[in-house]
Order: sequence, then C-alpha cells, then structure tokens
Amino acid sequence: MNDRIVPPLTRDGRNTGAAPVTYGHGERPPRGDYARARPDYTCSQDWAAYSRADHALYARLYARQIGQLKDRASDAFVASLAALDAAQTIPHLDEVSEKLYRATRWQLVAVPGLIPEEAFFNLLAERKFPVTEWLRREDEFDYVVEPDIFHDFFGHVPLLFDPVFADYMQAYGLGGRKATSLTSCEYLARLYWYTVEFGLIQSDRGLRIYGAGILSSATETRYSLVDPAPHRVAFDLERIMRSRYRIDAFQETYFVIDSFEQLFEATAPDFAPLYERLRDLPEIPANALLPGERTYSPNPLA
Ligand code: HBI
Ligand code: FE
Repeated sequence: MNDRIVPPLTRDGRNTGAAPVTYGHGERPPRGDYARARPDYTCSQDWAAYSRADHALYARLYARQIGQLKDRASDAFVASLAALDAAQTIPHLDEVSEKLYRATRWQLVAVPGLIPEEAFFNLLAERKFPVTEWLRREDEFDYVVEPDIFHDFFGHVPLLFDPVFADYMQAYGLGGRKATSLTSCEYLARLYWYTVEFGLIQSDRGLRIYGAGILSSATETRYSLVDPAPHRVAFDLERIMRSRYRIDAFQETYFVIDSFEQLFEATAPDFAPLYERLRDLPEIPANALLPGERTYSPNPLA
C-alpha cells in the first residue's frame, strides 16, 4: 500500500473534485472516481456496476486467501470473517455496515480509493471505516499496489467486529486528528503500518496474524509466521514510531502484541510528549534489531 499517492485536497483535507495528482514516490494517479465523492471523500457503492467477472475474480481471491489462514490468522479474525458469509460475491457494504454497527457501533463507508490522511483520520475517529469501491484487475490477482475492495474488506473489516480492536482503531483516528505536523503523521503512519497492516499477535498455539496487509496477501501469510529471515520484535510504541518500513517487499520486521488490550492501552496517553522525544532520536532502519531487544521465534513449519 502506498500512502504517498493522494488526490488534491484543500487545506482542511476536503475533496475538491479535481483530477487526482501524485507526489512523493507515487508515480501514478490513484485509481477511482474522486469527482463522485462527497466532501468527506465517501461515495455510494455502485454495486450494480460490478460485472460478473468482477464477482468471479473476488470469489477466487477469497477462496485462495481463506485457504491460507488456518492456524495463521488470529481467532477473532477467522470467527468474524466466517460470520460475514462474503465468499461468493463482492459484498454490499451497506448490509455489512448494519451488522457491524450492531456489533461495535462501527460503520463501513465506500471511498474512491486512497484518501488524504486528514480525511482518513476523521472517518476513523467517527468509527467509519473507508472501503475502496473498486476491485483489482485480473492481471493484478497476485499483487495490487493500492488497496482495493478485496484488501479493505477481507483484510480490515473482520477485526472491526472485535470490541477492543474496534476501540483501538477509533483511538488511532483520534490520535491522527490531533497530529499537527508532517513528522507526527509519519510516526502515526508507522504505527498503522506495523499494527493494523502488518501486526502479529501471540497466542497459546504460537504466533497469529492480525494485520490486514498480511491477511490479504497470498504469500506473506506464511512468510510472516515461519520464515527465519524477518525479525519478530515485541510491541513497543516508541520503537515502532522510529522504525522505517518497506512498501515494496515483505516486511523485514514484524511487531508482536500479546492482546488487543495492549494495543488500545498504548494509544491511551497523549502522544505529544512522545513526539517531542522522538524528534531527538534517530530513525531505525526496517531491517535493524536493537541490542537487547526481545524477539519471538518463528512458528514451527507446519
Ligand atoms: N485512504 N482509503 C484509504 N485507505 C487507507 O488505508 C489510507 C488512506 N489514506 C491515508 C492512509 N491510509 C495512511 O496515511 C495511514 O497510514 C494513516
Ligand atoms: Fe489496508
């Protein structure tokens, strides 16, 4: 996922409806019809516009991925995904949103694709999860650069049914709303990356995955748990915020939590003093291990 590609925005982060532009290391305009989006970047999901081929591609993505998850995905994820009954066709976001609201008071909203950080934080702070409306193309079956509806739905939505994880996501959005500078946004992006997208959780049967970036990947599911190469480091908020990450390859470091409570509690204090401290500390390369750091062994090959 590439968070450097964003559509143009006014200073308050609202949609201008203008043609998307790119900056940073994004080389392409983001996909999706931003002109149709509301000022908060949400749009209505045009479910009738999906073709039979889209639904078939989605079903194949789902089937491949579900086959990857046994003894790998966190229990909470597996249970919620099964209850969603979303294996056959691209889901109606409104229908799932109603179920989700009854469970944890979260809602799903459709968006044209990546949206500016400020709009993203605002939605999370209101317990609204933005789901990209478009599906990848056939030639992107194995890898898609930007998040699509398969990644957003399959990877992210199940855990929003977990009450503690749901509260963590809102706390993250509220933290983002308060982040005032570009540097604090970068610290928050790292936190999101290493938890919501690429997080591992310890269970009594070994490591399990809760990060959506891994759960929606055909190959990183296995790699993240059993490959000897990457570091698996105990969750530490300050360590994460100092750590660079890779967007173009498997992660070189994963962070392991004990519980979603641990995540939620880490986001409870005001981040301002932490940001102050971080400004004087060097960044940590994505592949580094610090002296004395507590690490986890990979799961045995199964
Ligand atoms: N927009 N639709 C969408 N999905 C994301 O995951 C997303 C985004 N905009 C910004 C963003 N993520 C990142 O900056 C997060 O790291 C905060
Ligand atoms: Fe994601």
